[in-house]
Amino acid sequence: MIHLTTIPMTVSKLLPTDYIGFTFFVGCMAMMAASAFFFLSLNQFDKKWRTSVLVSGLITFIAAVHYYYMRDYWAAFQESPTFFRYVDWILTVPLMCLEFYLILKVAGAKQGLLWKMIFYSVIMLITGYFGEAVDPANAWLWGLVSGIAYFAIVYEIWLGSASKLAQAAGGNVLAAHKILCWFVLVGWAIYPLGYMLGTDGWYTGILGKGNVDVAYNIADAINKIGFGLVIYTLAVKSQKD
Ligand SMILES: *C/C=C(C)/C=C/C=C(C)/C=C/C1=C(C)CCCC1(C)C
Repeated sequence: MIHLTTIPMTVSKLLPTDYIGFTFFVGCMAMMAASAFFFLSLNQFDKKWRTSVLVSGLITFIAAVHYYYMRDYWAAFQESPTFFRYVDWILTVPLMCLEFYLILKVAGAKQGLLWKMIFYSVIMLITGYFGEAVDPANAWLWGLVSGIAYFAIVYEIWLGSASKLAQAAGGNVLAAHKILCWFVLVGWAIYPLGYMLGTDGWYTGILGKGNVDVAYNIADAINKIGFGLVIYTLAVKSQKD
């Protein structure tokens, strides 16, 4: 007879009422499916667009691996996997900056633009991590610094040199750049909202408390998969013309 206690636990229990665990589970599957989709589509693109679509796949693949761990972590501890969350973001957000750079290269984007955006995104994420995990007593202050870096990215793509390059490129690239700009302005704004629901600060009296992971999981699905699909569509369209 097999004693249950001798079987190593490899799968944690997920209760039907655990809607946060559910969003981790679905998020994980969605990221895996999106990665398969982007990777398997690579052959249909010529060299010029293949890198962009490959990066879309890498973004969702890195997220899929992190979601696999975060889903497990949540199921085991019922606690936010803040560390894995930020490791995921510190890898994937710079890759999203790379996507902007790659599509604007046709208009002569310089590497300086790429490094500037990566720099802003690293500041945004490190200060956010400090506010959530290291010094939550001053969450509002860290969040403010993070928010300033976020606005620097928004400024760069909407009004700064990246927007000028997009204007110069015109056509499909300009159209795709515009949609990505909206993702960053609206889709990325879900993250600071989630942060304010999950931390204590002057805003808590206004917003109340909520679950940060639900907000982050929904935002990740919209932003990582949606962003990738915009790039994919751009590549398909550009190849036809
Ligand atoms: C795939 C992951 C993405 C696109 C993550 C984006 C994350 C942000 C835009 C986070 C922004 C934050 C602020 C603007 C202030 C509060 C702290 C953060 C890090 C949640």
